[in-house]
Amino acid sequence: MPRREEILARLRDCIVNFDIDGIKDAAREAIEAGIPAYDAIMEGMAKGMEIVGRKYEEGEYFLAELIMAGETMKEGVSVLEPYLRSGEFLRIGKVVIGTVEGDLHDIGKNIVVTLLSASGFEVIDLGVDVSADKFVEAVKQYKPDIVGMSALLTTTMINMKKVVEALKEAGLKDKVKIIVGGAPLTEEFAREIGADGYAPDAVLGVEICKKWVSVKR
Ligand code: B12
Repeated sequence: MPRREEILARLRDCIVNFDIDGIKDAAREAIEAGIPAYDAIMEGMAKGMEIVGRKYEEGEYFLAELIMAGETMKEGVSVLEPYLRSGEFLRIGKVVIGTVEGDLHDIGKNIVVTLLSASGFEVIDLGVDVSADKFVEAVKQYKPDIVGMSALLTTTMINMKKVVEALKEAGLKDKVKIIVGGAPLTEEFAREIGADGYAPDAVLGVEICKKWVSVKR
């Protein structure tokens, strides 16, 4: 196998095997071998994330593996980032995301954030207990393609509707796609409140977001 292919395959395999030390070495070798940092990320690591996503869907990997793969990707990207030419690592889309008002659960939301970032999205994470006003302000400020909301409580999931309504009132609802998630939610609930999409897990959520931005292009 030529050296370039061999290093890209190693970067990919390090993601699939959560090899944090290995990925840093492989990323340095990629630079030494003259492989552009962008190629190392997109043709090496991102391919690994795709495999991890598939393994998760097929039930071979679980949440812990998703998080570890995301962390491994972050470490690898941190080595390559200084070598990216400015503007080279084009983001595929922008997402503003947060856990809705009254709700402090963020473990699932953070997984969604990690996977979105690893898939090439720029993510603005508003954190937890985010009011409808804060979502509206963030949409005005960052002009995202997508708004993501998370809720884990039956008492707070209804606050998602407030965000949708507030975006409508501000004339912003048609400028973004809205995706919602969290254990108590259903597809039907998402439709009722006027969200554009719902996903029962982070992997499917990221797939929906990817589809939305590819259609836009
Ligand atoms: C951890 C936890 C906590 C932690 C949260 C820590 C943190 N930083 O998040 C703490 C201890 C703070 C907590 C507090 C409370 N909790 Co709590 N908590 C849980 C617990 C055990 C796990 C939740 C979790 O992290 N799951 C793992 C993640 C990975 O899964 P997930 O969140 O569902 O996310 C996945 C998908 O849903 C999806 N997803 C999530 N968000 C999004 C967003 C988008 C856009 C997309 C596409 C996808 C997506 O992707 C994720 C990954 O695939 C659940 C029980 C359970 N088994 O769910 C109870 C649970 C959610 N809690 C519950 C309750 C009642 C509370 C409290 C009210 C308890 C109390 N009396 O104080 C408080 C409320 C605090 C508040 N205001 O939010 C209840 C809710 C009941 C209900 N029907 O409303 C549950 C179900 C426990 C129970 N069986 O009673 N809790």
